[in-house]
Amino acid sequence: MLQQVITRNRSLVLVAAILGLVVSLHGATRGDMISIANSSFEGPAFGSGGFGSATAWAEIGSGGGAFRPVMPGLIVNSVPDGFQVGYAGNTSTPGSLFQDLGVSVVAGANYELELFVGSRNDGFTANYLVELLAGSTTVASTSGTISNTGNFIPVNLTGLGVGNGNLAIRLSETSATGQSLFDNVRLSVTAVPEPSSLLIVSTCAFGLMGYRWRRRT
Ligand SMILES: [Ca+2]
Repeated sequence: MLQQVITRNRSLVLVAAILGLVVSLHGATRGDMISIANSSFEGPAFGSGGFGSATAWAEIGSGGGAFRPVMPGLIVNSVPDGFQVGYAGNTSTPGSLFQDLGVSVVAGANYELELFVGSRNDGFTANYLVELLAGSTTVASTSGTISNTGNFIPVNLTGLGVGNGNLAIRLSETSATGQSLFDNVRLSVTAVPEPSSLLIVSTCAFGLMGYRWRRRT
């Protein structure tokens, strides 16, 4: 009798654990992509060596836009994605590219921003600052320098949803004598499991266990 009860409850605990896992996995599925307009800076399309304002990206300060480098030339290898890159700073003034994504931040959700940051190889160091914002609040940011090698590096930053308002991305060159290049910007969000869902499943599981216990005893 006792052995039966223990066995039954072990099964129920297992069922409850599986249910909990399913809910957790559902809540933590690999991030959903958030749309970024002109995320690879291919618009508008310029001829080789051409540059100008980038579609969907506002320029803050002076000097920023899309740029199609002559290949090979200022960039040692191919650009990370497509033919063009974004740029901020014009080697005499700092500058930023900014885009409001038109999507409200979700409190507590996990955000991951990925992109490539690079420099030219003709004497201008990249002093970059990458920010994911929610209104005027910083969700995640990272900065660094890339010497004038003409190469790109992958940059990845994560943060929890805070603040209010729309998500926005700001890509900056912080030095008056540098220029930062950007390409292939991607943003994903992973929602946290809703506490209410977990509570319902837990309550049901424990209620079932209690019922089975009483029936057996
Ligand atoms: Ca591109």
